[in-house]
This record gives sequence, C-alpha cells and structure tokens, in this order.
Amino acid sequence: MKSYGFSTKSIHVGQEPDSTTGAIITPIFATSTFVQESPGKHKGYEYSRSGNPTRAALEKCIAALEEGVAGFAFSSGLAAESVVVDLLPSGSHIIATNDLYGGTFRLFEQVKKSGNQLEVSYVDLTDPGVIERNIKPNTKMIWVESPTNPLLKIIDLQKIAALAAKYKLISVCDNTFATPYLQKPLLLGFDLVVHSATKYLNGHSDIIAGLVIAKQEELAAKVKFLQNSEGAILSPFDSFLLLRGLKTLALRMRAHCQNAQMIAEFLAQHPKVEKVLYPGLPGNPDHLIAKAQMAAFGGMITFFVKGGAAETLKFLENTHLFSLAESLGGVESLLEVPALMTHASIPKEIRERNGIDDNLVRLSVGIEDVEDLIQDLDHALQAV
Ligand code: P1T
Repeated sequence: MKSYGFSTKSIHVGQEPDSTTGAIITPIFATSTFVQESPGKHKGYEYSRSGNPTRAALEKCIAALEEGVAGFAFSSGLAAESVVVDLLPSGSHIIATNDLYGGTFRLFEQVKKSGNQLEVSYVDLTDPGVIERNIKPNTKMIWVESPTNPLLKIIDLQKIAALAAKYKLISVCDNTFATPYLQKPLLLGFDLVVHSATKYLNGHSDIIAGLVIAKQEELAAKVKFLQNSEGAILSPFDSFLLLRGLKTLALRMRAHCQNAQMIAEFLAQHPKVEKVLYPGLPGNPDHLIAKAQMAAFGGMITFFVKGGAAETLKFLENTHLFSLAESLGGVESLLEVPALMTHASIPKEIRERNGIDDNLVRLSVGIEDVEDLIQDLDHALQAV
C-alpha cells in the first residue's frame, strides 16, 4: 500500500475485513493458542506470544506508517527499548542524547549497565560532530530522541544516520514525540524506530504500549526473536485499542500542532513566563532544522515560569483544564514538572547541568478548543 496516503494507510493497512465474518474492524483474538491440524501444520499462528492476529494487524499498520519492513508491539515503551538494547553484545557502548526520557536513562544506568555491561555516553547531539569525538572501539549504537524529552531539542536525523552508517553503528530513533505523521526516521537513514505508543499513537491515555519498527529484514528478524524470547508482548485487547487510535493519528496531530503553536506564541509574550522552548517559534535555536525535518512542530511545549519552585507550584495548582499528570500525547491537555516527576530518576546535578530546573514546566497540549486552553493557562499564571 506504499502509494496510499498516511491516513488511508492508518485506517486500512493490516485491517482487511475479517475473512470468516466480514467484520469491518479487526476482531480481538482473545486466545492463547491455535489448533494445529498436524504438528507445524496451522493457519499461520501457533501461540499468542509468538504471534496473534490482532497484534499482527497493528504491527503491519505501524510498519507501513513508519515505512519499515516490520513492526513489533510490546507491553510498554520501556519493554520495547529493553529489547533494542539486548540486540547488542555484552560490553557494548551507546552514544545517546543527553536530554532523554528519565525512564530510558534509568533503564540504561540501573538495569543494562550491570545486566549487559552496557556503557553509555550522554552527549548533545544537536552537534553531530560529538559522535566522532565520543566513538570508541566498542561503540555499537546511537540513540536519539527528537524532539527530546523534555527540552524539545531537534537533532539533525539525516546527519546522525549518515555518521552511524559510516561507523557501522545501529541507529535508533525514539519517535514518540514526533510520530510518523511529523517525521519518518527510517526514510532519513535510521535502522530502528522505537515508540512509547502509550502517547500520541494511541492518543487516548487508556493503555501502556511500545513499538519497534525496523528498516531492514536482518534487524527485524533479531527483534522478532527477542520479542518472542523475552515475552513482553502487547495483549490483543491493547493491540485493538492502539489500532483504533492510529486511525485518527493524522487528524489528532494536526490539531495538537495547531493548538501548541498558538499556545507557545501566547506564552512567549506572557509577563509571568521566563522563556518558552518550542521548535515552532522563529526565535528557537532549532527552528530551521525542525522546519526542514518535520511536517509541523509537535504538541509539546516546555517553558520556565518566572521565579522559582514556589511560583511554579502556584501555577500548577491553579490550572483546571490542564491536569497535573505524567505522560503525554492524549486528546486531553496535561502538564508536569520534569524535575519532580518524569525525570526525577536522573541525578539532580545531571538534571541541572542539562537545564532541567524546578521552574521548568512541560505541557502536553491536547485537542480541546484552544481559546479554553489559553484562558486556563492565563488564569493560572495570574495566580503566580
Ligand atoms: O511509559 P512507556 O510506554 O514505557 O514509555 C517510555 C517512554 C519512552 N520514550 C519516551 C520519549 C517517553 O516519553 C516515554 C515515557 N514518557 C513519559 C511517561 C513522560 O511523561 O515523559
């Protein structure tokens, strides 16, 4: 279905009407096992950890949206990331963005360092030159988020992919914040895309899920082997919900981006706001690369409240539509303080060195009416 547009693929790929009943929607195949006629003689499925028709429909659909050869669904974004790290031999070195989700940092530092003898260098990949300065004989992978969580830095994906290819490193892009609607890292040369599908891909804040999409068959086969061997697969029920979410991804992303642009412009001129980090603002240092690389600038905004922790707390306690909660990418607006919430597992001195201060607030802009969202933020800022 390569010739179809993004929304057509999100609604149709892997989702042909059910061959036995004609059901237009892919059924939830709630079954652990599949009857075989004779050992090894079956209809394509043996056991639901290895493969399940509802999950298979989702995996085909996301592979088409990211333009990869295969997709794999996991029980969480971190389960997907864990499998990707396990592709590497023990003692490998990863070069990673220094601004990344706190849980990814914890997985690397507190699990894979001892379990896999993993080494990680956290560097500012907005300057791709840092790769050549940090490469070591055991370097095997480059790990990128763009936009990064929570500072929304934009990494030049094409340059990073080219360097990874030059040094034969596996390049991984966590595409959670952008989604394939805004950018397709595999087309820019990346080997693997990972997602916390909990976020925009599902879009309705009602499941936890992860995805891996591979550009080539060889890596895809290795991911498939680990998905089955480690076993952290997505259930048929959650696969169904995620498939349903994907159908409206393009519509939702357009609304998220439109609302976020207007809110970023509102915050940028607000007297109670110290600084706004949003790649869609012309003054943002990454604006031009974002414009070249992304279809629009995303639904996340990060900003500093004027003052310190006390003023920030006042602001947070006074919003009504923006709910104080971890996570992002749902239709409803959320806000949080990374230093105290999503990035609390990163040591304070590293956080502060990277600019994650106590007055840094992250907004996940939902798709409510933008006037209501602006009024909510204005009201809460007046309380500061
Ligand atoms: O929560 P989970 O589905 O396991 O995904 C982890 C993850 C991976 N990558 C990125 C970029 C993420 O943002 C996340 C999860 N992030 C949050 C919960 C958050 O509020 O930032």
